[in-house]
Amino acid sequence: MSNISKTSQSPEKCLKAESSFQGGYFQFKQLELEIKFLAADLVQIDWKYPVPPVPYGIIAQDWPMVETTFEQRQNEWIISSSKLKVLVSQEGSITFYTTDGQLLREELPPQRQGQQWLHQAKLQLEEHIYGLGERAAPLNLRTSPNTDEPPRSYQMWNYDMGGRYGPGADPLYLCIPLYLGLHAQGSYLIFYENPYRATFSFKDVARAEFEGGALRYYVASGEPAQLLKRYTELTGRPVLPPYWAFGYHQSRWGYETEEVIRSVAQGFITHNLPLSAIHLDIDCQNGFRAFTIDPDRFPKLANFSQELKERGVRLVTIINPGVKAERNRKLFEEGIAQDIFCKGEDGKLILAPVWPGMCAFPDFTNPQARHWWSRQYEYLLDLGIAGFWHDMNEPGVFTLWGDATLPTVTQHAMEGRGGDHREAHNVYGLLQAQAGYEALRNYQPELRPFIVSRAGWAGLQRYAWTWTGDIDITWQALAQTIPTVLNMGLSGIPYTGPDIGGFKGDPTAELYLRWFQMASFLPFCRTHSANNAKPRTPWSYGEPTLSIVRKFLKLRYSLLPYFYTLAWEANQTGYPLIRPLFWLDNEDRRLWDVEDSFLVGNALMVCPILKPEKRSRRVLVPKGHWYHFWDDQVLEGKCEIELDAPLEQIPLLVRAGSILPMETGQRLILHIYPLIEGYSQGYLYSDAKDGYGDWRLDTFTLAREEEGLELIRSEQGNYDFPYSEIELYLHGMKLQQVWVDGEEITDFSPEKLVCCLFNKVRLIVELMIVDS
Ligand code: MIG
Repeated sequence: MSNISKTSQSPEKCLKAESSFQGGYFQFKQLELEIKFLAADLVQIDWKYPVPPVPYGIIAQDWPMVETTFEQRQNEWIISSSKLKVLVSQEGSITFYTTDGQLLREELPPQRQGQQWLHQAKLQLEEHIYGLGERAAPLNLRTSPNTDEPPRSYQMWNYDMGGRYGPGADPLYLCIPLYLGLHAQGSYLIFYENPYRATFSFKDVARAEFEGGALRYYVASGEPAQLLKRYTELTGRPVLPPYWAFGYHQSRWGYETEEVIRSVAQGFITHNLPLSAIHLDIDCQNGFRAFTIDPDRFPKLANFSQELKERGVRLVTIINPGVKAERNRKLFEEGIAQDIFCKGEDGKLILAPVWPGMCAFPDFTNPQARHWWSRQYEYLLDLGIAGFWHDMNEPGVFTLWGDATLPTVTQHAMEGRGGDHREAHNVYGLLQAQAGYEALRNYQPELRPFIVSRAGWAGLQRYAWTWTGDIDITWQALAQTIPTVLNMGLSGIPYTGPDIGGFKGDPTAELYLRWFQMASFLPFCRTHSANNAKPRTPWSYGEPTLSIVRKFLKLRYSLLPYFYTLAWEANQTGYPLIRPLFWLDNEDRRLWDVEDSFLVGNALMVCPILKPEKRSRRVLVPKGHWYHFWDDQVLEGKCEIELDAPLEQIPLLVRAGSILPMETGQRLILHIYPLIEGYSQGYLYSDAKDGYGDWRLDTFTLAREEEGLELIRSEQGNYDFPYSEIELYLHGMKLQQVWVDGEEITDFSPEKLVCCLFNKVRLIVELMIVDS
């Protein structure tokens, strides 16, 4: 894309300004601007453009009323709510302040040249930038390779690197034109409702150059948590997945037959390892065709999927969007008859090679095409397939040169208003996910859909999970996973994870193990690899890898109630499950760049080992008291310490005040990590583990008292409590006397007791000793 030159058009002088509904309208000499508050801390800015965006990203259309005021000052206008002030200058620059006068964001007047837009905002000296969807970049996207060099630039163009990528690769499969700015005066989020190709960079200014489309964007103000809440109110909250999705997934490109898969599943039983899903890659298809199963390799898939399901293992199959262009095949013929494939300007089908050969591409921006596509899942659902894995949906095609996707002139319906691939490209995967989601909702209304999509855009969280694609088999690629997952979470997409061990090739036992230890705390925990890799399962490397992986897998499974409760929270609020450390304290600037550790919810801090032969590592700890997960030692935060990491463990810290719900069979184990003083809360969400029936939320309030602790439970919802007993496990102190609902209990050990569903527990404890 060419840089926008000096000849471009700026708004020029403001000719007319007036108050409009919850905002203001401005007529500049060259451009028109409409500003509208959607909430007191969320504002829509619309530089008028003849063709408004199709609202693929947005789901919230009706917002409650907001009180705003519109004033004119000497050289500017001010529109304010109770939280945010927006200043518009005579020349069209827009500045955002909090109502108490903190400067959040300072935009220069936009510039337009032909169909392109250049939008810039001055950045504060210490400002850090996060988001942009899936990036193989540092956590702080403003981090320069070198201060004298031009800043990193980030493309918005969903892209398949073709089999491997490492740190620095850009763009990847899932771009979202959204970023968060965090600086000394506060934090904000900006989301551009524009799916065209764009280039972003962050140096003294944040630059966003769009190749076309409208310059309509949203600015939210507040703490990071509040920003995610508003953004996912606008673009949709993340789905609540079925419980099994948080289990372990085993995958590989190259599981060619039912027999191979049966023996993999058997291996998990033999080696005493839990397993929730096996993924079938393109090997299971008939000539790589979408919605087919090779009858020779999987002669009785319905029976086989049932057999696996009885062992608690679900099958997930891959789906690519390309439909093989061949006469006398139902899928292609039907698609032609119903006119759902993409065409060029000349009205001819656009064909491009992918796995099955020359393919036609459904135009997912056409509602009829989505509907038609969604009907195709029935066949696989009837065979007992439990979830779908959308690959190659950037869309990616095989080319020897140029952009490995559909030509930009490809025509798209864009819900009837018409457009071309420049506009449709980045929403292609999102809309395929929508079609898949609707298919599962229609054919299995009693089950919650599980879809994993490689590509996507703003709003993908409404339908699908994703994964980080074909990441390299290197220690650097392992380390890259953390900032990639964190920035995805800050972009509204909480469900992702890496191919454990990397995609193409064979990791060493140590790399696989360290990767596994990290991924066992990420939402999507799946080993996957390319077809040229050696079989990669937890037992492929023998001992001690197997035993250590087993320990981590069992820990993950015992933590499923915690993951599930966080998923419920994400569904209610948009908070990511995996959070950067600054989530807990964004005033501690040391935390702004931490990309070698992450939080799971607010309770657990995970510090993976990211280098070979390392048996300890430095850990930056946020404020507050923290317990070592492995030995219950307590440390005071706001410090940096060296922690042990023998091969069989990684540093794990639990924040004081946490009540961590774990399970083993019918027993709920509440791990209590008391605060030094005051009180804290923990939650447990439960339902039938799938579906849309009753649910319940148990809230545990833990209060530190003079001689001990009080734990009070309250509940909401109608689902019956799913455990037959509760174990209370006390960390860092010893139990001396216990009352459950007023009755003294004598049968307990110094650290734990077992009881039934209680309302109130009093614990007299021996005081803990705090390390300093
Ligand atoms: O052209 O289906 O990222 O996970 O194993 C490669 C084969 C196509 C790319 C995916 C990868 C998958 C592979 N696919």
